[in-house]
Amino acid sequence: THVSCQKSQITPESVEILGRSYPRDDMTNVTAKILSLVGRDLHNQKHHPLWIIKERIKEHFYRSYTSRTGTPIFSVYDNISQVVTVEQNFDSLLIPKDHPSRKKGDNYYLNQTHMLRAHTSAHQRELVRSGLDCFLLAGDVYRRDEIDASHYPVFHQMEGVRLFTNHELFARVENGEDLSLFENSGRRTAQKQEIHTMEAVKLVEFNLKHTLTQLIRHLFGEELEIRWVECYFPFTHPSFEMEVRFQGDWLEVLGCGVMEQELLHSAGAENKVGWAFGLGLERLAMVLFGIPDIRLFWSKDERFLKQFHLTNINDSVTFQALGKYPPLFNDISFWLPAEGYTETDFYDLVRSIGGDLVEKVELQDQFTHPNVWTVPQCGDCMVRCLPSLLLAVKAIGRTNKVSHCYRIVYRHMERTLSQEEVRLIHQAIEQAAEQKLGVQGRF
Ligand code: FA5
Ligand code: MG
Repeated sequence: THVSCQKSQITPESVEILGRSYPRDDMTNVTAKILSLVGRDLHNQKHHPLWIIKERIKEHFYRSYTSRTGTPIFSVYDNISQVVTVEQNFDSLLIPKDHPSRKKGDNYYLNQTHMLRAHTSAHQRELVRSGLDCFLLAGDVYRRDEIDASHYPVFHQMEGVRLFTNHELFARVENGEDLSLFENSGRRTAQKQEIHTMEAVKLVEFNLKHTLTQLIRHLFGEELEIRWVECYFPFTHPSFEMEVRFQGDWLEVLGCGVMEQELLHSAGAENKVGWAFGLGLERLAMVLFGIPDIRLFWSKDERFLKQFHLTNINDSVTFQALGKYPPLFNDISFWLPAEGYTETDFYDLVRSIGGDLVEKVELQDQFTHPNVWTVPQCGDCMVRCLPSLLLAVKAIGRTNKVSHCYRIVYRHMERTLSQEEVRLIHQAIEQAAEQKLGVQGRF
């Protein structure tokens, strides 16, 4: 969370971000507002809805895909820098130099060579090159767009890649040792790349669709209607999009396909075939939790965030619209017991008594009772007074008390609370704090 404290700024000469400086040129179009969002890392904020989705996907892959010894075969990356080279974001994925997706109007460029990644696919080649066969990668991506309920210039994607050797792909096929991944005189058709055999492609495609169908079933249950639509990406062929039924319409949630062999070749994995997918975490979260507006993900409003404080990431939760009713503030102060007090005990106590009426609890102020006493000035008296002075210091040490003052914000989602009902709850909290936490009220 402290990454955002690193100074990002735009000066007349350069763009400074994540501790590095990028000289400006005619491609620079990133704004201060966008830079301020780099480092929020919503997908890494515990209990954030995007974090919950990410964790559920991780858990599903960890459990479902293990090696013979039981260890997960997919490794997960969620902390790779969002500043990438233009080469990573486009060239490494075989995206032609004149492809419309490179437009300055659609991307955030730091300068001619660097940009904020527009998709998590930007990291495919480097991760394959590092020797990985199976991985997931979650991250924030940046695209120039207007802002409304379903568009925000920053959103989050989860990328997945799985590679197969000849043996891995055909091991479970009868007489599989006679099959091969590649052929030399093949042609590119709607079904396959020139170099792949039809049997290799069909198995990879089947594994890809099965993996993603299982994932979506895990997240949404059996009822959700899904369908596959053929589409085009320069870095996969064949390519598909998955759509799900949402509010009477079809909503695209991911793109995927059989990886272009040229990409695998450039990553040093030319003897393997593989699939890749990229899904939108906000889209899934909106469907899963019923979040109506993509801007809410950026909210720092406790009324939004606290709805996702699940004990278990698999607990079900449906978003409740934020109440527009006014809050009531009440403070509570007490002396802490000599030992054994923790702030979280108090927060739990407040929530257990105040329930959903408590929107927020905040430590406002704390102080230690000042140790004020006058030291005798004369040497003579010092000798006589020393024993009693020491006793006094000891006594103060023992009664040296710490006071905390908390502000509790009360708010009901559906109506305006009255002072009177809040007073009753507040008093119950005061009493319970004295009884259960051993504090001494200053009410
Ligand atoms: C891509 O970004 C490809 N990199 C996906 C891919 C990966 C294809 C690997 C093949 C292999 P696309 O631009 O369609 O594709 O975005 C992928 C997903 O991100 C979409 O299906 C959608 O769920 C989500 N997404 C795209 N644009 C937005 C947006 N403006 N707001 C929210 N989610 C979006
Ligand atoms: Mg798409």
